[in-house]
Amino acid sequence: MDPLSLERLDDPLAPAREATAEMLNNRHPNFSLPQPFYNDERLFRIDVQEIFEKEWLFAGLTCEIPAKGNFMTLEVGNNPIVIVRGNNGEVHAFHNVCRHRGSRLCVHDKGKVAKLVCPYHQWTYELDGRLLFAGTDMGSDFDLSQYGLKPVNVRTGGGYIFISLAEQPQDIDELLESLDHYLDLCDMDNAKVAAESNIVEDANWKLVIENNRECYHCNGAHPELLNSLQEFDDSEDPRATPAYRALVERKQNEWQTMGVPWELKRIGRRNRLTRTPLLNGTVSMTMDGKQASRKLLGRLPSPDLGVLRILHLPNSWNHFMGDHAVVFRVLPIGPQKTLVTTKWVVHKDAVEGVDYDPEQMRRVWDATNDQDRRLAEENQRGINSTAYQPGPYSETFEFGVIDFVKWYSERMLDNLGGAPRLSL
Ligand code: 3BY
Ligand code: FES
Ligand code: FE
Repeated sequence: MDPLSLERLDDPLAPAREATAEMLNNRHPNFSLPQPFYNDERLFRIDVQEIFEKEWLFAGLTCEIPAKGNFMTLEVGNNPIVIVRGNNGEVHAFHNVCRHRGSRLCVHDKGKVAKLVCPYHQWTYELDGRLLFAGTDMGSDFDLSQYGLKPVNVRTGGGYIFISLAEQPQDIDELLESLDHYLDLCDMDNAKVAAESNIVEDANWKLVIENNRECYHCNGAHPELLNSLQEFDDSEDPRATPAYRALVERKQNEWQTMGVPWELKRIGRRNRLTRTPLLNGTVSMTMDGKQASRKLLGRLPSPDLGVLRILHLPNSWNHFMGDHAVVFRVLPIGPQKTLVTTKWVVHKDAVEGVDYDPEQMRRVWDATNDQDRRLAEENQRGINSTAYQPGPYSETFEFGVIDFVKWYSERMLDNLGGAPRLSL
């Protein structure tokens, strides 16, 4: 049997991989994707293997693991991951899988430990992943050094933690440098999470991202958010009116004088960073547009800084205002199930009940998230119909969606091509 057909036997997904590449190569660039991309089990597994197990993912914030022994866990497809602060302040990421018989090691979302101890038979690992102790019964020639935790690539910038499960991840330096630059004054190492929400949406992860990449739906869906958000995506938005452009120019001059970064920066299609004005007279994404925390983030000089928007494909978008930030993370659970995590972040010295009320701070995005959840779920239900066929995106209103789907298609085709098990 030639190696090609052996590969096919070994990999039950091989025909689906070929079909995926073919559909992407033949897709209409400005149309939504064919149905299987949104609801097929095999396509979902390919998404996890080729996107979520290969691309850099936003995992969490450095301020969530402030001291040595602080850890957080997450799941990338079927891969439990633990991120832990080491003895010298360094950030480690590991597969959260014991090297004894494979039990999940850390079972809590967050916590603090002196060592990583497996709950099953108490194999004990140093915070840097070395196996320190494996009971007394492993035999005299047992070599602890062969059973350290498996590392996961991890990089940090501007207080953001990114992980990649790839053997050879792509370069991410430009993003990390940009985050250091744009978030310098936010001092995210000295921030804290004031509130968190975790929503499981009955929709494919791409529908969650597509929905986020346009504000075509904002007028009809988001009354609370539109108390402060301008529906223009950035200063290059094709819909921008002369009045909006004038406001942008006036605000950019103010930000320039204050030394606050505002430039529009793109890194390929994967990342975009830009500061845009909020509605005139508002400074924060709250019900009344006023600041939600009396204490500003980091060393920011003013509450009135519009909103710094940071996009990281495939799984994060972010809004930084003068007083607080809202950070979003998307993780796929199943073909039609997605975890959306939202964190509201304030200065670490801001005092709950004195400087901010978390209930008041989270109101706008709790409402917005719920509205977006419904939209994504209804989109999913319609797409599941035999009547669904890819439909056209508007170039003026949905350019962000076009960009996302282009990024996805390019990365998918590239990663499929590089995968050893592919028989294209
Ligand atoms: O700013 C956001 O997070 C996006 C833009 C449009 C819809 N959504 C609220
Ligand atoms: Fe972890 Fe046995 S599986 S100690
Ligand atoms: Fe929305």
